[in-house]
Amino acid sequence: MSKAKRDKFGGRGQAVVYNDRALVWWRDARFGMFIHWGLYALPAGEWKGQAVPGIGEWLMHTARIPRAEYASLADNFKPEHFNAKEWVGYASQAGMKYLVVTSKHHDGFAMYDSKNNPYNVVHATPWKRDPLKDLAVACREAGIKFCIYYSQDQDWHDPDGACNDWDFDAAGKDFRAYLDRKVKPQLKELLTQYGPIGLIWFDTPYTISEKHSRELADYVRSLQPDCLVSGRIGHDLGDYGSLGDNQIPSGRVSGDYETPATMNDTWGYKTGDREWKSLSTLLHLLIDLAGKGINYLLNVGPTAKGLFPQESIDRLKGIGTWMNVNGEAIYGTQANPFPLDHDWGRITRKPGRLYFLFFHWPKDFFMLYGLRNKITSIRFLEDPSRKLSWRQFKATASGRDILEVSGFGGTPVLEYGVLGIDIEGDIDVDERLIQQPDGTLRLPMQLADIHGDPRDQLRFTSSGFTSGWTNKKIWLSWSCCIPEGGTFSIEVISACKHIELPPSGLHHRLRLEIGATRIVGTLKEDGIVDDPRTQYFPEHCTHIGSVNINPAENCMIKLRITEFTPAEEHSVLLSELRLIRLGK
Ligand code: FHN
Repeated sequence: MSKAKRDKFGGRGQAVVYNDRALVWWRDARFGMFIHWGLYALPAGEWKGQAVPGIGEWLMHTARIPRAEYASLADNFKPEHFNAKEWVGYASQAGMKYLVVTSKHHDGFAMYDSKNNPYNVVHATPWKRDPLKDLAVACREAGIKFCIYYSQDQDWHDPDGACNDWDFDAAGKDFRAYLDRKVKPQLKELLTQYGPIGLIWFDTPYTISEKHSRELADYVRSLQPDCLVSGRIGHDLGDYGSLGDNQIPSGRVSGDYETPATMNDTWGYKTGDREWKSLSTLLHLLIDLAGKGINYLLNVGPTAKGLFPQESIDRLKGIGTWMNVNGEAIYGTQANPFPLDHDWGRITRKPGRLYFLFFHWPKDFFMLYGLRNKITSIRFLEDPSRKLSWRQFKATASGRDILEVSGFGGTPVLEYGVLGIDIEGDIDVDERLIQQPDGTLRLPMQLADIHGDPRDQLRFTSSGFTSGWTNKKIWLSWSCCIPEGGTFSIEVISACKHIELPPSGLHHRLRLEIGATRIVGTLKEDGIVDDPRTQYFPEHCTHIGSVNINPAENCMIKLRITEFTPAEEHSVLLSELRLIRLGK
């Protein structure tokens, strides 16, 4: 038997820590603003009167616009309302601690004063101003870390940059020449013209070699040793890991990770994109990510006039109102000490303190299993005068530690109320998989033990889903504590690689063994998991039966795939097994 690989993020930008000291501010920050601003804000998702599908900043690529034609957009770029102080003010008001702005996106157009390449905002537009200069100053004044996005691999304007195959023949490209002629000189400018830079946010390392990624990372560090390098430099050479766009794993992560995320669906401004997430959803995501120890880099796509969309402003203000009251539960915190996501909300922690961030505010009392530390005080952040009482005791049979908090009273004024809990000593929790106070037992795939050979085929994706499970000899098991027992509905949660891809996992045959009971079923997706987390990576649940389980201190649950659907052999993406107690 092999233990499941808990440190599962081998994928996109594994956090190999090169610069632990420089990561201190980044770990504390937890919340930043991403800004995608470039020539693409002018067409804003339309070309020659036609709406172009996809994200706004990819317009040139999606519509295969010849580079000279696209470049002529610069003639009309005159964002007279641009005001760096105002932009930074919005970030600051929202409680964001760093700001990452596009200096050159995949379209190759530099949004700063580049002496090395005339294809830039100062030389090629009638506006002739360098927005990065003002933003750097404004960030510094506001105490926000100024950071820069740079597309190191894709450059659809440069004949040797990656991914423009409509103007240039891929076979004739010389990436080395592109690095020397454009990328390195521009990185030098960016790292010498604007004072200290918090991090360079590299992106889409589609074609870059390991040697070249390393060379660029080293180059950044040689120019500014304290400047962090994002995980998307490629080849696991970043100082921290970058999860996929809008990706939120199903459990906490180990290591330093960030999720870049959109407020609607696009990054660069797009008039037709009205898919704005609600304030409530954005706060939910912020809390979910903080509970998993992941930074939230939330995007704004300003218009070609230099304005933030009103929808973004409204949401940033709403987030700021919440952060003013509850920010201490986000900044400088670490992930949930428990291995499981709780249904009621998330937990963050600092030395000597826990925060309970509630998605669902308790009616009158709240129960948590497994916290061993003695609690010395409980404070409702929104209203510290509210008197909350608590008791801690051990359950007689299972010996599990139980916390009961009461005195919740009415719902918080701000959605997602938070409790600050002072504890004695270093955090100490029972990490067993325990049936929760509401009767539910959740068994995430990534916390299973893997059995059988060849065991290395099965791994977990960066979201915590099974992947590469193609062998019937491999099976998973969880050892768990079911102190109350009951009759349970059994749901298998299957996942999708991305919303744009077909569902994976349908029709596989499963067998579940709970003690001596065997249940067989077929993955068929009876319902969709309704959670802000799964918006871009949908999850479905299949009800595979019901079962009675007697109270058990140590119950072994086993899962096997007994038949693989041939066409989908390589995509048994499972997220979780959920045992939902029926009745009481
Ligand atoms: O292709 C880009 C995209 O335009 C955007 O910049 C996002 C932000 O994370 N990164 C790439 C896709 O992952």
